[in-house]
Amino acid sequence: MSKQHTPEEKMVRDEVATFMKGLRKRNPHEKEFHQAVEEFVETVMPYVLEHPEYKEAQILERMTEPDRIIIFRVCWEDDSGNIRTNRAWRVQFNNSIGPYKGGLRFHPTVTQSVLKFLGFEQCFKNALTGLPMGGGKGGSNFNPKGKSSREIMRFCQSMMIELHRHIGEDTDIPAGDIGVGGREISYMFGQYKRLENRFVGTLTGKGLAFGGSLVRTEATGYGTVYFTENMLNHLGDSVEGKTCVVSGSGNVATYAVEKLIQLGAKPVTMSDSGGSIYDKDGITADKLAFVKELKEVRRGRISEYAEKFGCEYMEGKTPWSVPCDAAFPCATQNELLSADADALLKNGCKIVAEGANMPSELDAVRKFLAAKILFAPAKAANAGGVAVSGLEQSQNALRISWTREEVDQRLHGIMKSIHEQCVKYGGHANDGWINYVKGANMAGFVKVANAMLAYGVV
Ligand code: NDP
Ligand code: 2IT
Repeated sequence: MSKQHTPEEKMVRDEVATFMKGLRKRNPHEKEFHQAVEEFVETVMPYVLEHPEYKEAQILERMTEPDRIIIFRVCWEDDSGNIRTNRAWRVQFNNSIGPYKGGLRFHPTVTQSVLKFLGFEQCFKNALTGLPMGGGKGGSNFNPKGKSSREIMRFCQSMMIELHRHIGEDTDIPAGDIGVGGREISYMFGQYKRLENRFVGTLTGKGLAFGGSLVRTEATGYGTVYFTENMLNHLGDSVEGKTCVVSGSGNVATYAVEKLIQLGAKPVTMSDSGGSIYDKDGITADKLAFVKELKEVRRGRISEYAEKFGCEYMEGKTPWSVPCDAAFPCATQNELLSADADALLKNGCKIVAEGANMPSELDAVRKFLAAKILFAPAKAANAGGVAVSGLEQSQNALRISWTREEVDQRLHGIMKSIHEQCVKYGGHANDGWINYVKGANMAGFVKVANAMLAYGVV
C-alpha cells in the first residue's frame, strides 16, 4: 500500500524534485554527486521552505556549486622507464567556516563526480566537528596497487609540483583517504616543504616525527565506534557483547575493529576488494596485529587471514549476509546495496554506522530509516578522522604536541558533541527514535548556511 502524503510533504517532494532536476542538468553524468546531494536536500528542504531567507538567497544552489575545481595532469616515470600520465583534481568546495579541508584519494575509480560528492559531504562533516574547517577533497585516478614505493614516491612528488601552489596552512589542507596513508602523505609533505621552503602544517596525517598528531591514524575508526557507543548509551545500552560485521581492511576498518575489541564487542568480518573473511570466533587483538602487518607492511590480501587462522573466506563477496547486531561499512561508496539492507534487517541487525563515505545506497538508507534502527550516517560517524586532522593543525600552529590521552579525550568530546547535535535536529517527536541522517545534515546545513548568509552575495 502506498503511503499517503500530507500537502506539506507533497510540497517538499516537489521542491526536491525540481531542485534535483536542475542539479542533474547542470552536472550531467555525475551520479555519485547527485546521490549525495539528493540525500542531503531531502532532509533539509522542509527547513528551507520554513525559512524563506535561505531560498531567497539561493543557498542550496550556491552550496551545491564548488568554489573551484583544479584539474591537472600528473606525469611520472615507472620503474621500467615508461612515462605514465594520470589526471588529478582538487575540489575546493566551500570555505565559509574555515580553510578547505579534506583528504586525497588515489584509486582507479576516482572521477570528478566522486570527488564532488566527497567534497560536498566534507563541508557538513567538518561543520559538525565544531572546528573551523571548510570542505574540500582531491585525488587522482592513479592506481597504487602493485606499484613499488619508488613509483609511489615519484607519483606523489609529481602531483605536489602542481598541487602545492593551490594549498596552504590557511588556504587548503589535504590529508589521506583511500590509497593515501602515512607513506604517501610523507612523500607529499616532503616535496611540499622543498618547494615552499617552509615547514608548516599544510597536510595532516603526517608522521609523528614531523608534525603529525598522536591518534590521527586511529581517529576515524575509533571515532566511528565512539559515535556508536554514544547512540547506544543514549538508549541505556553499549557495544559490549555485540556481534559486529565490518567491511574493509584499510585504515578505517582496522581501527574500528581495534576499538570494538577494546570495548568488548565481537567483530567477525573484514574484507577487501577480493572478498570477506568470516571469523565466527571473533577477530582478537592478536589476529588484528596480523592484519596490520599484512595490510600496512606487506600490502597483501585479506584472504591470507582465512588461510592463517582457518576461517571462512567468502570470495568476491561483501560481508552483509553474516548475521550481526551491528554493521560497520568501512571500505568505499555504495558497497552496501538495497538488497544488503534487506539481508541485514532480516538477520536482526539493529545498528549501522558508516565508517566509509556514502557506503550505503540511497535505497538502503531509506530502508534503515523506515525500519527505525540506529543508523549513523558517514558525516557524523566518520568525522573523527578529520576532527583529529583539525587538532593536528592546531598543534602545528601552536608548535606543540599533545599527549595521546589529551587527543583521545578531545576526540571523545567531539564525537559526543556531534551526537548531541544529531539528537537536537533529528529527534523524533512521537516515539523518541532519532533520525541521525536528518540530524547530521541539518546541524551541518544550519552552520554553513548561516555563514554564507552573513557574507551576503558571494
Ligand atoms: P584504505 O585505502 O586504507 O582502505 C580501503 C579499504 O577499502 C581496503 O580494504 C580496500 O580494499 C577497500 N576498498 C576500496 N575500494 C574498494 C572497492 N571499490 N571495492 C571493494 N573494496 C574497496 O582507505 P580508508 O580506510 O582510509 O578509507 C575507507 C573509507 O573511509 C573511504 O570511504 C574513505 O573515504 C572513508 N574515510 C576515511 C577517512 C580517513 O581518515 N582515512 C576519514 C573518513 C572517511 P583493496 O585494498 O582490495 O582495494
Ligand atoms: O573523508 C574524510 O573525512 C577524510 N578522508 C579525512 C579528511 C581529513 O582532512 O583528515
